[in-house]
Amino acid sequence: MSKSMKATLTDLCQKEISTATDAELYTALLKLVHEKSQQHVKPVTGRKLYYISAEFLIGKLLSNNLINLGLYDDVRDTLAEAGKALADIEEQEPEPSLGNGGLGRLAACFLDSLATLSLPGDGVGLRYHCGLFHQNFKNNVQNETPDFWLTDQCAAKATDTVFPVSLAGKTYSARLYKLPVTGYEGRTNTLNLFDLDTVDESVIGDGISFDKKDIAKNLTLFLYPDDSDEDGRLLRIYQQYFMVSAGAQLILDECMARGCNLHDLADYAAIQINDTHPSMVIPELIRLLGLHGIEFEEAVQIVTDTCAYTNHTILAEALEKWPRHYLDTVVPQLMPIIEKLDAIAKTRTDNAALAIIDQNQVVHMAHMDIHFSHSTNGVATLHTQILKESELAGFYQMYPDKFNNKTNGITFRRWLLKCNPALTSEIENLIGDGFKKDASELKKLLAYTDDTEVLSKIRTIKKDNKKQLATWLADKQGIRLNTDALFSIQSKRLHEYKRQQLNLLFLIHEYLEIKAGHVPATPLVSIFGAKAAPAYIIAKDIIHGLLTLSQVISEDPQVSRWLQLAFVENYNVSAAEKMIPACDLSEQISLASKEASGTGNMKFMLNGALTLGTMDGANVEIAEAVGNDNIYIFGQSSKQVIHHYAAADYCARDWYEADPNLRRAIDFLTSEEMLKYGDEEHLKRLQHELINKDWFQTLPDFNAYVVRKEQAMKDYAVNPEDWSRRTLINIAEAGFFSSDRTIAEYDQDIWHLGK
Ligand code: 475
Repeated sequence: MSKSMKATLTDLCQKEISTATDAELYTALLKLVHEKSQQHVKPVTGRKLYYISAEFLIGKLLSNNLINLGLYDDVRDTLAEAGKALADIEEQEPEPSLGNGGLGRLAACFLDSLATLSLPGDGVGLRYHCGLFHQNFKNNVQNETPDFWLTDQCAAKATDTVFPVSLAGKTYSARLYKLPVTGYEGRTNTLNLFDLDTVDESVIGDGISFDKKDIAKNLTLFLYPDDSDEDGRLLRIYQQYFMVSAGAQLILDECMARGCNLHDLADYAAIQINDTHPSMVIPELIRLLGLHGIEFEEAVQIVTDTCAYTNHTILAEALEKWPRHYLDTVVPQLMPIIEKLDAIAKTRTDNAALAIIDQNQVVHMAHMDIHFSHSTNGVATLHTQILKESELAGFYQMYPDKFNNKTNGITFRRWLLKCNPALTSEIENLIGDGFKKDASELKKLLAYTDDTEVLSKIRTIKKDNKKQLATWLADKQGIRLNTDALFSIQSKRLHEYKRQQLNLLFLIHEYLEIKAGHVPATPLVSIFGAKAAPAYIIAKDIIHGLLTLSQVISEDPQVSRWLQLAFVENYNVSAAEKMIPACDLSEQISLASKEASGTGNMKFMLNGALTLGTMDGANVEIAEAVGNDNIYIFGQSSKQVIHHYAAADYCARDWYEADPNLRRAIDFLTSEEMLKYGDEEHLKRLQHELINKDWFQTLPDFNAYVVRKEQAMKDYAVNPEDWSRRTLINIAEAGFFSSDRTIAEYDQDIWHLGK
């Protein structure tokens, strides 16, 4: 036990630890972390990365920072000696609300890995006051309320730096806030977040509604404000330009302070554009370089050499394109530049499909990124291949050297060390702690796949994690889970392509089977975590279907002995940290070709879950790593799916009519049982959608899904030891999916930082 930690904390609290409140201890620990992390701030030489992103889904920071600074054990033990629990103190920290899904969490993992690898790389984003909405359930329906997460103690501190940003001809001041990002035994970088002093949380009315026109008061209130109307879409452009203009000014200032003459900007800065939300940074930098006296053509070259673009999706609706008149309104200063870029692009190709401004006067942000940055990357091997062969084939033919793959990764500090201490220490006992910095060392675990003692330990750890999750859910939502059951978890944004509705149909099927006297091989607990975008009607209907079914099951003792459906309210990073270590079966069931990568799939694997998935995104690479015996793959291939889309020959109703089990499950959506607790309008709409449209081809995969999942349930029940052996293989093979590996690849191929 370190005496000095006791003395340090006592000093910081100005009282005995045992008499300090959790709030006082939290404040003391924040100071401790801040002081220590400042010791790892190092000067920047050579090229520095700026990762610009609308989202940074960072999660709570205290424990992670303590781990990265090597203080965690000492602090935990010192507190315990004084009768205090670090877990209680963690509860003092509000959950940062700066992101939505995989794209934002990836940005957070990348910041951790950059700092861990001692690479100079900062984030640039927005300081949302309420970020993504808080989700709660009432009458089996999702409701949204604002998530006021900012407190005086927020680690993002205001600076005196402000940049002028012109929006619709009016000048606003973007204030810079800085949040230190400390790596594991690495350096401390910064997450730069911009905000407007005049933003006013009191303008929020019912739920999360507000006057979308009052930019001075609403600009940074919410992440992804409802864009189902024109004012909402304009607001997104206001936000995006505010972020990139302030960011670009920061980048130029920092580089000039380090001696850059702007002609050599690409030697000082690498800018990674995280999906299309920050794409306007390209014309904005060209504009700013022009103000510094650099000719247009040279500016275009400088910006191309500096910027790189990551694509995270092939879904057409997520590839941003804006009617030109939106940009004319919000950023008239950029339009002449975008027009010139479009003209250059048109000199390079006759293919109208590759234009920045199309014949309908719509501006394609991704097209601007690809023409005027030096790198375009996908986020998993399959995804990059689809970009090259289908979605962006025309661009790939034009710029084959720009295209590259960077398979996503996750930071093991948060997704193993922090969230699963029991598994971490067992791994450490077996193979030492080298895996914390070199994840490929996890392969050493393969030596233990026949060691029954180790396998039994792995099983005990999983069981304990399930009990902890059950306790947490009982406290939070009053749900009692059967911890002897197989835990299957699907947690991710709610989207039709991710196919939570397929899981819903399976659960209805199981329910009906049990009612008919066919009990499953093992009791099953099916857990969901997901938020639906507030204006995404069908997504909300799917949530309603799941919540309603959950009630039908829980009110039926005959079924609930065998089957439970738990929906975790307000799924976020902290919830994920509790759910993932408790999972047996990881549900990665997107329609093949649609999930660019997935990163939850990696987190579950690392924590010893087996994957039930389609050959989509990084599932393909997980399957390659663990081998077919250690994963449950089902469903159409991406080739088949792409073919059906091209031929437009998919007819959901044919499948509905041909398969009695499927028909029975879909019909049940509007059954008496469901209508007892559910709303007819929601359930009918969902049913109608499935039978008449089913854009993401749920029905053709239903049968294969049922068969594979029932097989998994049987394997789990019949041979627990073999199941543990297979989970150990998954853990051992997870090393490739460390974001340290991903970041090392970005650095080697695209950024060349510090050089
Ligand atoms: C992919 N979010 C995952 C992950 O690469 C992938 C976009 C627009 C508006 C609101 N949210 C978004 C995303 O597109 C997103 O999260 N994409 C995800 O990026 C990281 O692993 O497959 O869906």
